Amino acid sequence: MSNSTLNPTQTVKIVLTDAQVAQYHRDGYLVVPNLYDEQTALAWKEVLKARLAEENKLNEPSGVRVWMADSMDEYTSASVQDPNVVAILQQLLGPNVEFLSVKAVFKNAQTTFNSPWHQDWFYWQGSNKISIWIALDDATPENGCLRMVPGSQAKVFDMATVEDAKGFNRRVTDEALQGLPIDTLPVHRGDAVFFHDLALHSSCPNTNGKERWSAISTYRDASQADSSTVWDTAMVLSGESVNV
Ligand SMILES: O=C(O)CCC(=O)C(=O)O
Repeated sequence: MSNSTLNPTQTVKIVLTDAQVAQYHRDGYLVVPNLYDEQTALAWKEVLKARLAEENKLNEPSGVRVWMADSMDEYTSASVQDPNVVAILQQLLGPNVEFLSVKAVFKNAQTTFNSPWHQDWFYWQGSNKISIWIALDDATPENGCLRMVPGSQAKVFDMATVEDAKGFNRRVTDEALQGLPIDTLPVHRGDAVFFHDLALHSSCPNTNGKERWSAISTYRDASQADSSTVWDTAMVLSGESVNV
């Protein structure tokens, strides 16, 4: 068991280049290596795992658990407000940054299926959001790393509603995916993928049974009015919000 004492990065150490910012706007996503150091990411996984164990939710068939801004543990709360995260979001969104929620998504020998192809925006609608997919384990094509369709944030895809144990019940059909480019994103523990809520994404199935935990935190540009009804609480991290 590694030390799960909170050790947030105190100063901003990561500044995106203009090319990285342009890449985010072109592709709808951006991989940022070492957003968190390995030890911090591993400790975060242990905190989330312990919380799910307490709630008896480690066997949740979907492998997903969401926390709103007012129900996070202390470690998670500090991690989603990390100064590097806020600084990068300011570069991508502008000066007004608001945190909305965070979720754990876990795959292992019991939860082996891929997260199906979808655009997050369909789940919440309203203003566009940005999420950060944070690797709490090394993620590979064999244990369920993320996949993205670059440039897909420019289009709203048709979604079919499917009810099964995989969660993510609004999905893009296989026909709609035909011929689209797919980027597969293996990452190391602590790396992160920033992505637009219209970026079409899924994850690979877990075929080797090795644990693959991720934390996914979601934010919005607080200067934009948001008609979404998903969030009753939010946390302004910089600037001001028109939504509170
Ligand atoms: O981590 C995964 O398997 C994918 C999660 C995902 O697509 C999402 O939360 O929107």
